[in-house]
Order: sequence, then structure tokens, then C-alpha cells
Amino acid sequence: MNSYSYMALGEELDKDAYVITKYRVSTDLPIEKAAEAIAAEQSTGTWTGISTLNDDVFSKYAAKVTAIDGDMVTIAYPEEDFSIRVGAVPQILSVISGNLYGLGALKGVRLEDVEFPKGILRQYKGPKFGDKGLREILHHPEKPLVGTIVKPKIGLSPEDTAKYIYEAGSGGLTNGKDDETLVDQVFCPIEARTKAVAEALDRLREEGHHMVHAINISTNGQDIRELAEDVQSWGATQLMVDVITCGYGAVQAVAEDPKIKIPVHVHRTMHAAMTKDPYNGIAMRVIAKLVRMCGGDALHIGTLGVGKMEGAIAEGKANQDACQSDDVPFKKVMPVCSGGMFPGIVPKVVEAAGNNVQIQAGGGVAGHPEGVRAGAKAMCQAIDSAFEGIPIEEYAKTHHELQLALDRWGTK
Ligand code: CAP
Ligand code: MG
Repeated sequence: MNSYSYMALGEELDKDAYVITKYRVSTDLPIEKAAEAIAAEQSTGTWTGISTLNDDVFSKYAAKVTAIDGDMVTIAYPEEDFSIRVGAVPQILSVISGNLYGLGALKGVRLEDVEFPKGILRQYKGPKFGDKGLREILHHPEKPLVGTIVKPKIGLSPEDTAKYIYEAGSGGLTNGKDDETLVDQVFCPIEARTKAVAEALDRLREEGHHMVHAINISTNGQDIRELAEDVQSWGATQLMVDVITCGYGAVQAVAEDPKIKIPVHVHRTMHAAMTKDPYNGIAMRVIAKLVRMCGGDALHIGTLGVGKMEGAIAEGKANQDACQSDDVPFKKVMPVCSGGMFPGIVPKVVEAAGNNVQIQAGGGVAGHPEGVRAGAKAMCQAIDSAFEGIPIEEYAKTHHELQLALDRWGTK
């Protein structure tokens, strides 16, 4: 029986013929052996030599270990290993991010990055609107977008949700969204909520303020497109899909539906089950690249070292880069910084992320001592202070709502 080696250290590869991945590997084995085990399992091999593998199959379809740097391993998969039109992201993930996690020889493995060849990228459409499209809809060309998540997450009626959004818009916010656990519960049916919020947004528009609100349509695969179309027909201005719980196919189905003419906000609830462990799982930047391919217009990327959720600045920047880089033929995704945000920490996020972000706060708006409208104003004032480069404490001296927010939550 032939025995095949998957090692190709230093081999110069045509980047347009391979999907190139990077894994951080923890193992008691020599790292070369562990890397080979991944390349074999995920392409033409298994745990033992097999009589059915021949030179022809191996030379065309075997993955190659092309670099090892400490615990970081580069593996290149031939483009022919992928099945995009039928198969798509589920098939991509089962190659680059599949059985390998279960290999007993590995203590941990984390997919850190992936680069796709043009031939695969060409089969995706990317966002319909992207960051610029969203800004055009909002008539908000330069400053960070500033949003809220209706809080409490669950329990408000459609009317109370609409009132919240009207107050938030009156205070200057550009974006509202449902929370990830709200879809169509009895206390807040999706049709009534969508219609009530649409009325509130119409009123704001008549008063000269443009705002969108993402309605959470996360549901079963067989229903999501129809629900998206219904929600749009009830007056929704944006849709929200939870990508990890619904799947990439759900984002793609909605974004590529020719009848859908509104942007798709992508939430990442449950991502931390995969992204949080630095030695096991999948890096958020990989998820961001796939969301961009599948057509998400806005995506949560973390709060760059501040806020309530885990995530360092470097990781947030890598996620932002995956949303915004020029090396793929897609529109750019609006990066969303969310989770424990409040006015006092807005300047730190803007300093780290720049102005092309959407910053949003749920508790940091609804928890303002003077209510939602004042909370929205305080968030906008915080953005303005960062945009104009005026220290936030200084700016607060002449902006009452911001001062109250700083008094309540501080700047750390
Ligand atoms: C934020 C939020 C978002 C998180 C998710 C929440 O609310 O609505 O779901 O941002 O985290 O429920 O926590 P607060 P991430 O502003 O009240 O914290 O964006 O990191 O995926
Ligand atoms: Mg939430």
C-alpha cells in the first residue's frame, strides 16, 4: 500500500488554486505529525493507509502542509476539494473546520484564518448594500452610526417597542434593532411589531430624521425567506439574522433573495462557544469573512477591548479588517461594536476602530437617568466629542445628557 506524505513545507503555491488556512495547534505529538493528521483527515486520508487511495487522487486532491511556525500551521486545500454551488459554506466548513476538532491526537486546534481563491469568491455575491449603502439610506455619510438594542430584550409590546424606537430616533440614533432572543413571541408578534416600528420610523422621517430598525427574522431554514419577504412587506427597513444559530445559508438566502431590497444586519449570538478559547475553535475573523461572502451588510465584531463582552483590540481590528479589506471583490460590511457600550467608553472605541463603525448600546441607552431619548442624545454627544476630537469630560460640560451618563457610568 502506498504511504503518502502531506508535508510540502516551503512549496510555492498558486494562491488562486488553493484555499489557504491557518490553524493554531496544541498537541503532545511532534507538530509536523499533528499538522499532517489534519491535512489527511480533511482531504484524502484517514487514520490508516487505504488501498483505495491512488497517486492520481492524491496528487489532485490532497491538502498540503506548507508552513509551520511555532504552533501555527498553514494548510492549503486544492480548490477542487470544494463544492460551492451545491454545498456552499456548509461544505467549506466541513473541509476547513470539520472533523479535525475531534482528532484525539490534538489537545486543541483553532482555525485562525482563511483565504479563498478568486474562483470560489466569484461564486458569492457579498453584501447588496454594505457600509456605504447603509450610510446612504441613513443620510449619514461620515460619522460613526449610532444605535440601540431595544431593552429589555424580551417583554415589551409592539407599541412599547415602537415608542422606544421613536424616542431613540428623536434623540438622534441612526439604528435600532431587535434583540437576538426576540422573534415572534406572544407578547410581541413580529407582524404587529414591524408595523408599529415602521410607523415610528415614518414619523421620524417626516420630522427629518432617517433611522432604520432591524427586525429579527431568525428562524428555520425552510421559513426564513418567506418571513423576510413578509417582514419587508410590513414595512421593515432592515432585517436581522443570527448567523451562528441559523447558519450561513440563512444569511445568504435572505441577502441573495432578489425580492429583498433592505439591508441585512448579522448578529453572532453563540459565537463565543467557538471563538472565545484562544486554543480551540474558530477565530471571529473567519466567521466575518464568510458572512461577507454570504451578503451580510452589518456584523457584530466586538468592542475592541472595552464593553461587557470578551475581545481584545487586536482581535477586533482583525474582525474589522475581514469586514473592510480590499482583497475580496465584495462591498464592505459595516462593523458593529456592541455589548456593554455606554457613552463614556465611546471615544475609546472610535480611537481603536475609526469612524466607519456602528456603535450601539442597549443598557447604555435605556439605563440613562432621564430615559431613552436622553440616553440616545448622550450616545450621539459621545460620538460627536470623539468625532470632533474634544475630550469627553470637556464636551460633557456643555451637554447635559452626556454629563448625566458620565456621572452614572464613568469613562471606563
Ligand atoms: C447588547 C446586546 C448584544 C451584544 C452581543 C446584548 O446589549 O444586545 O446582543 O452586543 O454581543 O444583549 O448583550 P447591551 P456581541 O448594549 O445592553 O450590552 O456584539 O459581542 O456579539
Ligand atoms: Mg443582544
